Amino acid sequence: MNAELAATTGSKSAPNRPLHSGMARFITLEGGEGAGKSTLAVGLKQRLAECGIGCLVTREPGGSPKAEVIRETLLGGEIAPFGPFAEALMFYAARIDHVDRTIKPALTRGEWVICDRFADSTRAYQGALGRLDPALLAALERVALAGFAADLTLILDVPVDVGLARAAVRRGTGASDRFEREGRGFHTRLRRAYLDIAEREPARCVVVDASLLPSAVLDLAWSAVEARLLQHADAAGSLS
Ligand code: T5A
Repeated sequence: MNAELAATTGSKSAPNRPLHSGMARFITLEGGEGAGKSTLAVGLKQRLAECGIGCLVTREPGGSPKAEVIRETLLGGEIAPFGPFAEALMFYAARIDHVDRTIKPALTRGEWVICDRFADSTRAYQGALGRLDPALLAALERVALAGFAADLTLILDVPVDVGLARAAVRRGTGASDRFEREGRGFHTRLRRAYLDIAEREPARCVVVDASLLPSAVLDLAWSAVEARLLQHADAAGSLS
């Protein structure tokens, strides 16, 4: 994978990370089970449309035909017996295809991309669940993504019990997946792992209080998009 869409910005107001060519921006939504990412993605897409910005909403694991096949295997629990590192490799196999076949082509077309989960999910889930060495995960991320990263990551923070209750409502009578079946302790570590990521990378990450009503969560997230991405793009004249 190359970094053809990546370019560094020397602007003081912009975070020190890759931004994509033209006006297209890559936003990732992260958080524990039932945090409200899918719900927020729909709202953000609508707000962007009201600004005349086309947007593709996608998800991980999945988001491309081949990655969707891997999703079934992962969420069905078939890879779990191979251990957390094997799981991380499978998430990355899916991610490489998703980035190459779906995300980068959309950004090249000038569409913004909102992705429900991305690399931080591997850090948090495989890191928190499997206690994988963070340096190992960082190395995997470097090799697989070659610097390709989100322009903005919204971390939806919600108390564990609230998130699990919401995920149960969303699931209805369907079976819980391999990660929803983990105990409360795992989900508590997961929440901490996401907050740690946000603390370490404040230029990329914004924590959103996702325990609020969906409309309030959308307003908070939209404020971050305006402040971090739209105002910067306006200043550069690329949205006019
Ligand atoms: N995974 C993924 C890894 O382990 N490593 C990785 O690298 C990657 C990429 C994916 C699983 O894979 C793991 C993480 C996951 O366990 P999934 O089915 O895609 O599995 O599951 P989630 O991404 O967790 O999706 P959920 O649907 O559970 O959560 P969402 O999308 O955060 O929540 P959403 O929007 O569907 O909402 C859930 C319910 O809550 C309501 C909604 O209406 C819905 O009923 N809701 C709210 N209710 C009250 N207030 C709000 N603010 C609400 N927002 C939503």
